[in-house]
Amino acid sequence: MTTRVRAALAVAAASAALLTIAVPSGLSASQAAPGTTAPPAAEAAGPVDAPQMAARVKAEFLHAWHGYERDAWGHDELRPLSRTPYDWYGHSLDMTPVDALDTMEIMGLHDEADRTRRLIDTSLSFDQDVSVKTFEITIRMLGGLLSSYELTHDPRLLALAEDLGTRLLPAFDSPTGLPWEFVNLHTGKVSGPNTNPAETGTLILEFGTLSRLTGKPIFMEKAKRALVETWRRRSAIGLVGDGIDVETGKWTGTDSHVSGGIDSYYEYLVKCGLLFGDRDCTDMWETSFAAIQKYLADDEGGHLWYGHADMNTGKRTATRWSALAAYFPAVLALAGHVDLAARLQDSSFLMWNLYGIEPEVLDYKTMTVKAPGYHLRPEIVESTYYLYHFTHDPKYLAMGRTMFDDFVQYCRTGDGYASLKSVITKQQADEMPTFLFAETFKYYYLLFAPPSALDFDRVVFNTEAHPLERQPAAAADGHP
Ligand code: DMJ
Repeated sequence: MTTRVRAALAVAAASAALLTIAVPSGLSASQAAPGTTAPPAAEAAGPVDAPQMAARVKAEFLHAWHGYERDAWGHDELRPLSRTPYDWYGHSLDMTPVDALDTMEIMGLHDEADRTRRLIDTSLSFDQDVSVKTFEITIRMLGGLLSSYELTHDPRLLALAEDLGTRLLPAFDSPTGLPWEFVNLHTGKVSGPNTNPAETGTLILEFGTLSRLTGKPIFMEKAKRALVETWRRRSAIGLVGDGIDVETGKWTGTDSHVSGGIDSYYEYLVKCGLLFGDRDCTDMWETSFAAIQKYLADDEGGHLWYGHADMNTGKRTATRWSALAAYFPAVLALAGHVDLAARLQDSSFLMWNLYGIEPEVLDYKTMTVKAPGYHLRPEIVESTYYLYHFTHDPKYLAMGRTMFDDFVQYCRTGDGYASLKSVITKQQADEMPTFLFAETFKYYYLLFAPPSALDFDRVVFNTEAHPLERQPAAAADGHP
């Protein structure tokens, strides 16, 4: 066990003691004893110079962006080790540029943003004979175009968004109203009946915003029906599974959790209440939250985690926590449960510190790694930003600094940033996902930048970190 983990455990145990929670099992009392002199390494490094950190984040964003410009300009992604371009569907949809554009606007990188907008304006066409993933194209492309439109008022971005939204609409033509996993952008042909709540329930922020901006209600109607149809199929104890068939509406996977495959369904229940002031969404979240607390919340050795359970019986099926699940503190905080969020964030940070950067999946009971990769994911940074916003506790700045230092140390390459095949060996992988620009760098930047960089209360971030403007009535509403 590293010094950093011991230190983090000590502090977590100290706060657990305040909450009268037991010392972690599997750890000696001295490792976890409250009041130990060792502060967490994150804070031991001294107060954080936030403006200097914001400048570092911006410089690292530019390092990666210039690598993309040099070796993959106009393509979906850069492969950062081989320095070659990669297109998801064999033909570019400008995915990195669209996902990255609002981050540049927020960082004030106007030259880069203008070049990128020119590229999108002149080269992006959705009239392509390719079957795209409804969920991924919605959160990255539709979300990116809409937020960049709201930031720049470039009408071409809204026109592209409307064209894309219209081409995605056939996805909702299933017997249940749940969207097919794939839709062909040229023919409208759909495929992929087996999907999951994250994919059926993570569309309403983007489609609802498109309705608001175009005055065409159809987009909102389809996405809301998909969300409600997902929620309606919850089990008698209030949980959803992780696989569903859009033709029959039957569950094909009954494992319940808050991680990948379900994650952003819960996120959108909360956020749709905030973005649109939609009471149905808020009610759906509140019934879901009660079931999550009852069956998924887990107190393992004094630390709060959320495990897996069977959706029908509530029986624990796994004690796994993941990099993807690390968004959940942000959602809890946004829904008003800041204390739970803070405890859960400490657990995620414990996972990060095990190997100096977070693994994809951890068994929190045995504290062993179940999937060793690190895919440049943003979720833990997102939660750090939210918690700092809600608490102003400088511990979150220190946490962010530790994570950013580790991220630069292990993932930086000559041309950009690379995922890790293993957080244990730190071997890099030839992969630089678009959400590095949309989310990871954006959340690091917003954590350290002055609040004026983006008015948190005026927007709701989609699950790809694209800020969408709250309607005035919804903005006044506060928590759902
Ligand atoms: C992103 O595409 C989105 O945040 C999505 O909701 C989950 N996974 C990735 C980032 O890890």
